[in-house]
Amino acid sequence: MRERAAEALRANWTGTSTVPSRQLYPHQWSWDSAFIAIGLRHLSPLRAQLELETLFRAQWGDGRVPHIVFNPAVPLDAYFPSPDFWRSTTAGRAAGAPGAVQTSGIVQPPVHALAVWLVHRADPGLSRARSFLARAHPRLAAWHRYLLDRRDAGGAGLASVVHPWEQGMDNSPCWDAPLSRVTPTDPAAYRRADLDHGAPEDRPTDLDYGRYVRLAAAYRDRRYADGAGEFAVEDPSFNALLISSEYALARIEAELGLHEASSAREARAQALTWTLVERLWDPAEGLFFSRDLRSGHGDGELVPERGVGGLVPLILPALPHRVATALVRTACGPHFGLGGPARLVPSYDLTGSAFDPRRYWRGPAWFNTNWLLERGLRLHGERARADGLRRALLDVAGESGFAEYVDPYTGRGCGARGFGWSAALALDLLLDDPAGRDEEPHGRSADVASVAVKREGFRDV
Ligand code: 9WN
Repeated sequence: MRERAAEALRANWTGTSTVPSRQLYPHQWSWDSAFIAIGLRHLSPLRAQLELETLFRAQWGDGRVPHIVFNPAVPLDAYFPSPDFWRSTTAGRAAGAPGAVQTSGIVQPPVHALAVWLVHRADPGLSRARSFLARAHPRLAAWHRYLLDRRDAGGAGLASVVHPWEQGMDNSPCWDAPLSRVTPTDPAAYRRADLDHGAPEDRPTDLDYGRYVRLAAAYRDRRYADGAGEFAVEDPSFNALLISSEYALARIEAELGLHEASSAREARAQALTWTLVERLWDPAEGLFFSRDLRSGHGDGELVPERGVGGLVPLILPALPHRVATALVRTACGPHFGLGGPARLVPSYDLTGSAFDPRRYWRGPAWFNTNWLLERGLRLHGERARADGLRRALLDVAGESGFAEYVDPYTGRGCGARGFGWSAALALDLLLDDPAGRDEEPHGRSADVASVAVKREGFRDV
């Protein structure tokens, strides 16, 4: 299993970063790279550092980390929307897009500080020798500042996303209502490259794509200025990952001797956890929901769709006990089936009217969300459930050939195979020692030996 996962990562490595999939996603994706680095650190801590450094070289002057960094060697028609759609070097100039590389102009969930910290811990000696943390720190701080300042459309302190692609669970039914207000772009105006490689019944519909394209083009035409878009959503998963990365950044600051900054950041992460509960927690449902800032009056309204993103705040250490307990109950109940009918936790409510076990983010299970839940369960003392989920993740990852996503009941693979984060996170579950997780962002003690690694047969670069 370890060898097969390493092989998948080797096959997707381009020399400076890793593609999610050679066919379907032939460029560098932001949150994919963070998850991939978390697995890669077990094989080559140097490659894992490079993965993140390559991404951060494409960071914009305003702090945003773009969701795609384009490989200039890949033909324009291999993926849509391509660089000539986003026009980062011209339309993004005012926001500080880099001139030397083409990128998209939207973002993805900020898993990066967590990844940087875990990569550092895999080989602290190499990390110090390369000043990995010292160089990453200002980049990460600017990235979080961008999200917490420029993206606080709701004014409560949480970051909002301006496109479903930003939240990462693109086609979730959670976006149906906020997207319904967007006039789709005529499909004749562009060509979808995803249908060259993915089955149409697994992928988003043309109507959804038309809306994605309209929103992205409007943002580009506003020169990527924040504040005025038609779509603005506070999402529990995006914000939980930001808070988790704030804890990781506090750890990085402590390691760099920036103790005051570190304490202030940790205190802010706790305060943000409470804001998340205040804004997005529904005690009656036992789940977090997205807040659609453009609906209703003033503060917007919660979107009453049960997505897996509503369970992701379980990764937060300062979650009130009653909230964590209710989340575990919901995960194990009829809507998500953990430890029951579902092999892996689905992306969307098993009983929901929009549920579809194959269609993109409308039911299938993904490895990254399940990996996050495994960590959350363990963090909140649910060891037996975490062990069960870990076993299921490893079984399904192996059986499906590291599929991009799977039917949550049967584990049957869908989408790409040899998918980057599926292989990387399986590897992490195989090689990471859960006991060492106390060392992670919000751990209690310091300095435990780094993970045991077996790196034979995996050249660093
Ligand atoms: C758009 C790369 C990305 C993931 C997303 C996933 C999918 C892209 C697409 O693939 O999104 O960014 O073309 O559908 O939804 O989470 O990062 O793997």
